[in-house]
Amino acid sequence: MEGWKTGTILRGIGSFYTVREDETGELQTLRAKKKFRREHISPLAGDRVEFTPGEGEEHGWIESILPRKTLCLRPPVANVETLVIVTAPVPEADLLLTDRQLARAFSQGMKAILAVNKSDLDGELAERLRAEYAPAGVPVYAVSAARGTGLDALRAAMEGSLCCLTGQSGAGKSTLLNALLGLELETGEISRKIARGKNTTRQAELIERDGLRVMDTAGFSLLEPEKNLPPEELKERYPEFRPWEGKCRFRECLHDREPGCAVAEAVQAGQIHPARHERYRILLAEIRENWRNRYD
Ligand SMILES: Nc1nc2c(ncn2[C@@H]2O[C@H](COP(=O)(O)OP(=O)(O)O)[C@@H](O)[C@H]2O)c(=O)[nH]1
Ligand SMILES: [Mg+2]
Ligand SMILES: [Zn+2]
Repeated sequence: MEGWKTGTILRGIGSFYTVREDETGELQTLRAKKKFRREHISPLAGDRVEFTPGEGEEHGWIESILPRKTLCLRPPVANVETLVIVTAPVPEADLLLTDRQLARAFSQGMKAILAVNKSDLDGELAERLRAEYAPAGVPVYAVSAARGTGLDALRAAMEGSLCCLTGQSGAGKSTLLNALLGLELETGEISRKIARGKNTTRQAELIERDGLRVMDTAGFSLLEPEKNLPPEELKERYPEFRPWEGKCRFRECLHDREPGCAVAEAVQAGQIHPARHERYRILLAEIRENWRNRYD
C-alpha cells in the first residue's frame, strides 16, 4: 500500500513493538492495528511486517504481517531459519531430545546446526556426534563458551540466517549466546527464575549484532509436543533415510524391523549411523502409541 514501509519485529513489550525498518535500518515503535486481535493474530519477534511510521512523538502502526516461513510456539517466534541445537558432555547429552529437535526443525523446513559446548571438559563428544549426524547432513561444531574456543567457525555457520538456540537445560545456551554476541544475559536457570519473579512473562527478542541474527530464546525449551503425527511421517524427517526411500521390500515400510528394509541394510553397511536408527525406532514407537490413542 501507498506509504507503507516494511521491517522486522525485534521485540514486543505490552502492546508496543520495536521494528527495524528495512530501508533505513532505523528502529520504529509501533502498535498493532485492532484487526489483529479480532483475527486472533499476535505479531511476533521475527515477523516481517508492513507499517505506517509514526510522526514526531506519535507511534506508528503495524498494518500487516507478511506470510511466516516458520513458526515456533514455545516461545512464539516467527521466521527462524536455522536451529542451533546445543549439547554438552555435562549434563550428559540427551540425544533423543536432540533428535526430536532436529525432526521438528526439518518438518518446518529449517536448517539445523549442532553446537557441542563445553569441549574444554570433553573433546570426544563432538567427534562422536559428527559421526552420528554427518549422514543426515547436520554440521557439528565443537565449542567452549567458557574458554571462547570454536566460536568463529560457529559464528560463520550462523551468519546471515535467523537463528535460534535450543537444547537441554544446563548445556550452556545462555553462556554461548553471551559469548557469541558479546552480551551479558543471565546464565543459570536458578538465577533466571529468581530474577524473573513469579509473574513476569519473558518475551523472546531478536538480537542483531555483528552480522548475526539470533533469537534470545535460551531460557525456553522450544520443544512443543507434537500431537498426532501420523507414524509414517517421522521417517520424512531423517535426511539420511532419503536415498533409500522406496527401496524397501514393502511399500509402507516404516524402517522399524520389517524384512527387506533398505534403511536397515544401510545401517548394516555403515551408511546410516546405528545410534540414529535406534533412537528413530524409540521415537517411532512413541508416535505409534500416541496415534493409537489419538481419539482418547
Ligand atoms: N566447563 C564449561 N562450563 C560451561 C561452558 N558453558 C557454560 N558452562 C557452564 O554450564 C552451566 C550452565 O550454563 P547456562 O548457560 O546457564 O546453560 P543453559 O541452561 O543451557 O542456558 C553454567 O554453570 C555455565 O557456567 C563451557 O564451555 N565449559
Ligand atoms: Mg539459559
Ligand atoms: Zn524400510
